[in-house]
Amino acid sequence: MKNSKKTNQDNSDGKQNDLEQNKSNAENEFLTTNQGVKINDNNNSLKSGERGPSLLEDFILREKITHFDHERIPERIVHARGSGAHGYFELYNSMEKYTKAGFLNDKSIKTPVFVRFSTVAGSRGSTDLARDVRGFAVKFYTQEGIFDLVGNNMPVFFIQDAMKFPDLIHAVKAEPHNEIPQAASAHDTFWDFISLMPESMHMIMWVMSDRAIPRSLRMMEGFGVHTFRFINEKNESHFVKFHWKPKLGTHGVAWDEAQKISGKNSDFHKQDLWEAIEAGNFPEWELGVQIIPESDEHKFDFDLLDPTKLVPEELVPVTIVGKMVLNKNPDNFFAETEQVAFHPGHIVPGIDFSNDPLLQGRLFSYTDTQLSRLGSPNFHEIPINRAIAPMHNNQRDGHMRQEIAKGKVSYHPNSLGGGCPFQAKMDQGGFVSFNERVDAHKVRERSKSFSDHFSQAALFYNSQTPIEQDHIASALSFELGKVETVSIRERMLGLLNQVNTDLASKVAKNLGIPVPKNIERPINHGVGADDEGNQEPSKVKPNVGSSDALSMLKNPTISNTIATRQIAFLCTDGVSADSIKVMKTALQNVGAKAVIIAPHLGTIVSAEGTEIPVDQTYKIAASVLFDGVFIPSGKGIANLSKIKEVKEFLNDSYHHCKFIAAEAEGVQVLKNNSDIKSKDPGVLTSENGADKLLATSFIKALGRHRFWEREKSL
Ligand code: HDD
Repeated sequence: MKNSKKTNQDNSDGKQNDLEQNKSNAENEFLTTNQGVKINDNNNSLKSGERGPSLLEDFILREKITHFDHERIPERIVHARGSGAHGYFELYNSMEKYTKAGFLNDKSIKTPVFVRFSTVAGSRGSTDLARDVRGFAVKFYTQEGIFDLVGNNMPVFFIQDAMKFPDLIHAVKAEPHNEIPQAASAHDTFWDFISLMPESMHMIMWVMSDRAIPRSLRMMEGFGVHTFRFINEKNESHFVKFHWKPKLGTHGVAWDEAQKISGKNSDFHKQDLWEAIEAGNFPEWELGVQIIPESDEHKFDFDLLDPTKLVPEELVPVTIVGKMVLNKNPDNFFAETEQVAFHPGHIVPGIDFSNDPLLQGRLFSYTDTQLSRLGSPNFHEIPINRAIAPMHNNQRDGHMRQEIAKGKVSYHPNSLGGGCPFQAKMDQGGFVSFNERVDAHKVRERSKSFSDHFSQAALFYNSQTPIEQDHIASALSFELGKVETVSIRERMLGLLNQVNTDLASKVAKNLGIPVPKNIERPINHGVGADDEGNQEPSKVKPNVGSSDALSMLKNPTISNTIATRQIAFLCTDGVSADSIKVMKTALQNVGAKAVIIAPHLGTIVSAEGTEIPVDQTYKIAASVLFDGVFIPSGKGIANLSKIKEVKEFLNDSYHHCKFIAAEAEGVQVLKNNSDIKSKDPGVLTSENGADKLLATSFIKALGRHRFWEREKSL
């Protein structure tokens, strides 16, 4: 029995091969019952006479309907709506110095992964574009067992202790008496809870930022949130924070746009991920780690165990260690994306937990929830959840057991089975928990080192550009504007005032109430109390005042690529085919996609007399579904003014700060049909048709994603 970790192989297909044995294909096959009996008539039930009652003996009808009646399983209590994809993880440099985990040691191993992205609050059928945290859960099928990194697209969390999780979720989900609102935090119960939980203020800054309305699941960062441990061969521990950095950069949309996308295509993110993978545009993220020696545990002005805090990259840089590529869509949504069961407690030798009280509570919750969601302790046997590492133990039976365990021995120790399966020593790959010394009183308390709730909220706010700060103020004004109870709004203003006085006064102005002088907390919630029972959370002087990595616009890893972006070409009969060709080719050369929109499907006739295939009509296309707009030239393009949707298209693009280009006759269409101010640097025009220079500058502009500066003049 040897430690099998160093096998030097590209194992990226390992999980696909494993799944293959469960796949089915009905091509050229007969229709049968579940028992394999061929069915002769799938249209009519068995009746007594053609107009008579149906017969109970119709086993074919009964089986079909019974199965249908039981097709649904309970949706996840949180993260119900999700999108999944397969891929692999590849290591750049061995992390042997810090961890003995095989997939982080051996560069030749490609580890298969399955990822599920999700929103948190909404039900399975809710919109993708809710203002919400996004789940970012990665299942690594390593050769030493399954490692799940069950993170979010934000590096901190609302609460410090798992004890508060059910309260948080009850507060944010639709209110229980009328189940309103769906997938939205803008309601009384959420802000009531938040206004009484100052520890949530840092996370609130993230959720009110554009991080909560991503442009695409492919354009979000991911974070493990908690501090974990890496354990090396010498059994030394280092603290570690996990980061996923998207190759396409981190981008959000405008809030008004998000709300409109929800109406036009509530599957916007799901479809975007699916189509990108189908088109071979495989999304990629780099895995980064922040490593902190055990000896530095107490060197920060916050507690490493506090999940409402991040470790600024200025203090501990992120080291990129590998990349993840998502290259295959699931074959079946239910079998894979719905039945996949993540668990922060699924770890492998070389990785261990910290004492973060939120993480510790999660370690209980995830198995428990799978039992009610998937209905049996055998959920690990569901193909998507099955490890590709060999699995042998003495656990037996239970609902839907698939394994046929041979022999009469199902206990340990045994002599009848030759002692098998054997325990593995540490050098044989056996998991041994890090032997941290814990010597303490049993207490129901929170460490004082957790009581600074505002410094990092302020750090986040101060790190944003003025545009991003405005977006946070607007988001808060929207959310609190929907709150009906005035005292909740007032309490929130009191908390915001402790983060930043300008922010609080901007929001207060929109709410039409002054910022209260003292925070009134009617209920003693026992959080952040000091020795005297004083409820005011303490403030410490942070050693980092601003961090560019926290801003999407200043982020040093910002990406200017426009690969996979969709650009709307507003067309009609008489458009110049040359104009389309020049711009389309230029966009395609950088991986972006031109989408031809016209009054009808089929083809339109160009000014040159050629036929141009149409992708979408004005009835279907909407500006919010695109990243930029182009009005080509052509003698017939003036007819766009007769299409009523064109005006809304252009105005929405303009108001959502998108880059717009028009040339020759198209420029006039732009002027006649929009609120566009003449000298807006985000609107690019040329008097020439088929202008290659215009294409070059348009592509450069699109690389900035949005011309947010325009908001000031709107
Ligand atoms: Fe959780 C699902 C992420 C705190 C209890 N959580 C779930 C999923 C993600 C996260 C991404 C969806 C997994 C999937 O796609 O199937 N959760 C987090 C993060 C947290 C966090 C990053 C804080 C850092 N969660 C948290 C706490 C508890 C839970 C404190 C309970 C004490 N989470 C659950 C759950 C879910 C879940 C109820 C619902 C469905 C599931 O587990 O499989 O057990």
